[in-house]
Amino acid sequence: MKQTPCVLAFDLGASSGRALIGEIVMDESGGPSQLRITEVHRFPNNAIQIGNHLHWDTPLLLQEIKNGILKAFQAGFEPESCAIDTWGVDFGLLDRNGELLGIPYHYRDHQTEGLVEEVSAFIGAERLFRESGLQFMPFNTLYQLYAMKKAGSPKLDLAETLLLTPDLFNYFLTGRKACEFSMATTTQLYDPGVGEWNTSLMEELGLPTSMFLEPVQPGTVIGELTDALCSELGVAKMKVIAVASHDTESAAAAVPASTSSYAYLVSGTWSLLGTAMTSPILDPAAMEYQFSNEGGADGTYHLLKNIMGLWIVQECKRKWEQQGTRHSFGDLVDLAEAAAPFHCLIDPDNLGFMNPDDMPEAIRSYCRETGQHVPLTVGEIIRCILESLALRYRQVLEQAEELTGSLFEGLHMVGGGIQNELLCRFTANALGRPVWTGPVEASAIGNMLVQLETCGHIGDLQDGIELVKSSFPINTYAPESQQEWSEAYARYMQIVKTPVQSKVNAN
Ligand code: ADP
Ligand code: LRH
Repeated sequence: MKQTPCVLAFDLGASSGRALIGEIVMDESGGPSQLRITEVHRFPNNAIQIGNHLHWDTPLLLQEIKNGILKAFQAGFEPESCAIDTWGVDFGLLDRNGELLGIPYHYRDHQTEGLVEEVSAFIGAERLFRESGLQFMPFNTLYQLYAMKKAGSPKLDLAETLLLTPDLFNYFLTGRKACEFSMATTTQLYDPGVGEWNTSLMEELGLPTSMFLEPVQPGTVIGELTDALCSELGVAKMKVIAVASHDTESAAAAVPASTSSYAYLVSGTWSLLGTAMTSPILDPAAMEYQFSNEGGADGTYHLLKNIMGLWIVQECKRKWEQQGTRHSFGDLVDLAEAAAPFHCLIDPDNLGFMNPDDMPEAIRSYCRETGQHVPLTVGEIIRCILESLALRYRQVLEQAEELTGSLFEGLHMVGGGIQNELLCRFTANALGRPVWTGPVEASAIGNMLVQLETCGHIGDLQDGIELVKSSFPINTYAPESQQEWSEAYARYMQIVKTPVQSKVNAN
């Protein structure tokens, strides 16, 4: 049995989930000196199409969480607590007996298409933003519930409780229902200015108002593993803690910044570019640029923007695999590096890239429509995506500076996407500023920090950041080839303004 204090973090991303143990390594005086992480389980997370809808495989994900608990004990750890963070916005509905009503929808399901425009026209975009502080992403919980209402879903009539994904898994583990704050702020139904659920908005949209629980702050102990689960797995009891259960906010809590004002990019399936704030920015400028104010680990707000991210690469990879050619992420990066620079550029946030059947074809068609070179080879396509993402990061970083009045020295990048060193290099070049990368497992680490604070092993999150700095390497990418990248940025800004067939260009 290991003697050092340890906790178990589950980080469920849209492409994969993992279970990691975090152990505090003590120095000679008995104080915490390092955080040692051990991956005990990793599993793919695949969406599943059932009839007309795209769903998460929730039962399988629960099984993988159980496998993670079991593997942690089999490896000799006895964690004091565990916690789950996942992607935002999605939810399960429970009936009055506490049973799950149907299989939770995946946020890329097509049911919400066109609803951003419809709800904005009905409620008024300014009011909607002022009362939610959230980017109008078509998959926000609000639009999903509105789609169910429009479809006359009986599940809405039967639902007694709505649990966002991490809260749903916490419920399966403990039998306790709770709603964690950072997740609540991803719904577009929580008013950050008032600090309450927006029941009048729900009523006006014809949505039930009684299924939302009062949010609890990150660091709340939800309960313990149920007796039934402990005997099913043959493991000891442990606490289940609500951390910043939104993966983006768990990652933001682990950014090893040394200054009070800094910008970060959480790079995974999505790219989330933002900065920590003391209060939300709800003014029209933030709406114009379509930024979100999302609740963070310490109860404050983060101003950030969703950028389509490495989803575009994942989907090209999947399509090529379907057509019989398998590439690793590393192979794709090598092929992109060998391709010619700046042949063509895309607006990564064009909605045409949200969930097309054929991503490489969606890219070719965008380039055709905007009168550019049409990329044909794998290397050309991936290079186009990576260069475009880097240029988009510059655009969004400058918008964040304008909204906050800050000048950021550089950009901290964390998450699985930093393993793509070409993207990190391109980002430093596009920004003309340094990029600092690490750690890769930022969401799991931020998750651990809140658990360690709750269990009394670190004083506060700032102590946690010091642990991160002393435990994980940070790589620096200095900007190069400035002339070339400035010219490319000017071209990019022209291209993103070109209207493209029926899909909305991003702000
Ligand atoms: P999520 O949490 O959203 O599932 P991750 O943080 O795990 O995402 O990041 C996944 C992304 O990281 C992939 O889409 C891929 O582009 C990138 N990635 C992972 N491994 C590598 C690698 N070895 N080389 C380059 N990119 C990688
Ligand atoms: C990233 C993320 C992002 C959300 C999206 C649904 O994993 O949580 O912050 O907007 O998934």
